[in-house]
Amino acid sequence: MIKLPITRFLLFFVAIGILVSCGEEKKKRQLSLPKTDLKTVSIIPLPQKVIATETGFALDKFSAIFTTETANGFAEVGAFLSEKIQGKTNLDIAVNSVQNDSLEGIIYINRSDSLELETPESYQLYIRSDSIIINSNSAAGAFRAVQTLRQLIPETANDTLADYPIWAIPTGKIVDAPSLAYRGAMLDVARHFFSVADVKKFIDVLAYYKYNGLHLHLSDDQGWRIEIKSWPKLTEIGASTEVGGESGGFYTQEDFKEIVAYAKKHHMMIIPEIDMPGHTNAASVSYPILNGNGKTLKPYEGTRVGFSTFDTRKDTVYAFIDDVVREIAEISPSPYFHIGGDESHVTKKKDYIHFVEKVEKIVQKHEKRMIGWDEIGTADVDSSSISQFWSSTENAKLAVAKGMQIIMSPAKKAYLDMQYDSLSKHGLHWAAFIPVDTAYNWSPKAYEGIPEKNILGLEAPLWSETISTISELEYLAFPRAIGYAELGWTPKELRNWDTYKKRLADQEYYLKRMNVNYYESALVPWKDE
Ligand code: TNX
Repeated sequence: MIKLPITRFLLFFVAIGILVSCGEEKKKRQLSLPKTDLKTVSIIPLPQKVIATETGFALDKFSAIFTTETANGFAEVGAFLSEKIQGKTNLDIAVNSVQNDSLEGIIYINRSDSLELETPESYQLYIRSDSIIINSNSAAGAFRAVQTLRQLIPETANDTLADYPIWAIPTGKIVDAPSLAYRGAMLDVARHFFSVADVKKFIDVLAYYKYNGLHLHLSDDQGWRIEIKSWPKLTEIGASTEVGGESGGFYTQEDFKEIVAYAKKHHMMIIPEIDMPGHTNAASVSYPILNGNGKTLKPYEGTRVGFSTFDTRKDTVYAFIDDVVREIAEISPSPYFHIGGDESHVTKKKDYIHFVEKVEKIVQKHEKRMIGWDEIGTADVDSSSISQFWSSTENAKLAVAKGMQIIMSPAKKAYLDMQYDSLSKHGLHWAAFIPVDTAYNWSPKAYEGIPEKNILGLEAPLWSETISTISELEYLAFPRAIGYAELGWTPKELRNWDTYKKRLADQEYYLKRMNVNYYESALVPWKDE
């Protein structure tokens, strides 16, 4: 194997070499490739611009991937693509090395300064019959392009073109960029705990649809789920419970780092949430000094909300929070720290406001931006903090008045734990039933008068009162989370339920191959009925 220090200059010669050495053989293959049309392939989220040129690129054992090697992360994106091609086709495609004399069909992942690439996640994907070129100004953009490319590889090879299998990728040009900067999901690992392996599997699917964040709800009345070395009883005691009396669990700091690293490989960030001053029964059971509701503490494994609170007037409480935020911030590279702040029904209003303002300072001291559920808008918080709109338009508007950014998660539209319909096996319906079309047919940039300029992104929360296995998690998440991916990425003018539902139906090949459970809603024209 020859190791080549690839530069764009050198690539040019490699390409010329290929043209000369395998010109004849190649011409034959190009001519015989069936006509395919880039416009008819089901891509989700739908890219901004797709131009089809109606020939095919042959992905086969002669293909190779080359990447810019001088810019951060590009070689890793190449390795990721090779790994995923292997998973789908069994082809072993070399990255940044020449493996085969008759090398042809290069996929080049290139860092570009083109002004057309306006955001770090923007990309261009040029597919020609002899090469594929991805341009982006950051590895994140290249990674998003790779997800598009994965969706263009047919499920099955064509075995009649040559005596080896060929996957014909339709040629053309895709120019793409996200509509919203933040596109996230949330998983509640507090009501029911989910293992590192479960979280990784969830990340795999979210990344395929170009999500860039996963928010983990790490504490609630029913359980504390992350190791805090300076307060060990949080996990010794607080992690042992779960809704329904099951066994609970928690992430060690090493586990958390493993999740963060896995997310990073998928160009996603993990946003940690410690919910307070309410939703804190598990913390107060572990350390009763934190408790502010004046009642005798006992472990809680039901599904009520709003009965617990920290004592907002005690210095120890803030010393505790400082330790928790510090330890998590040290292992969490995301710029954000989520403090919860929802449904603190037994905290007096003035105490709640005092608390949020103090905790904001702690979060800032540890160099993170605070995110909180929309109730935090009632406190005097900084414009750099972020409000997550789940329930109250009034609270969201208070945040807008302070110049804060908003993450859109309106429960009536975006809650993954809402039942699809009255027959749904899992889920709640306090906010609404959310069928697959309702989940898709709204616009996070134009909702209840929140100005577009304040909207940072869209997040779909999955609360886990009614689910305890990965299969149940997937039943609620999919296919709705695929629609939220499109709401976050594709501009409104290009979204249309009738064309989307057909593209959604085609996702069953991927979901089945990945062993991902989903709700077979009758609203979607699935192929295999
Ligand atoms: C409301 S949404 C909650 C959660 C529940 C969820 C169930 C929010 C900020 N608080 O504590 O799990 O409803 O749908």
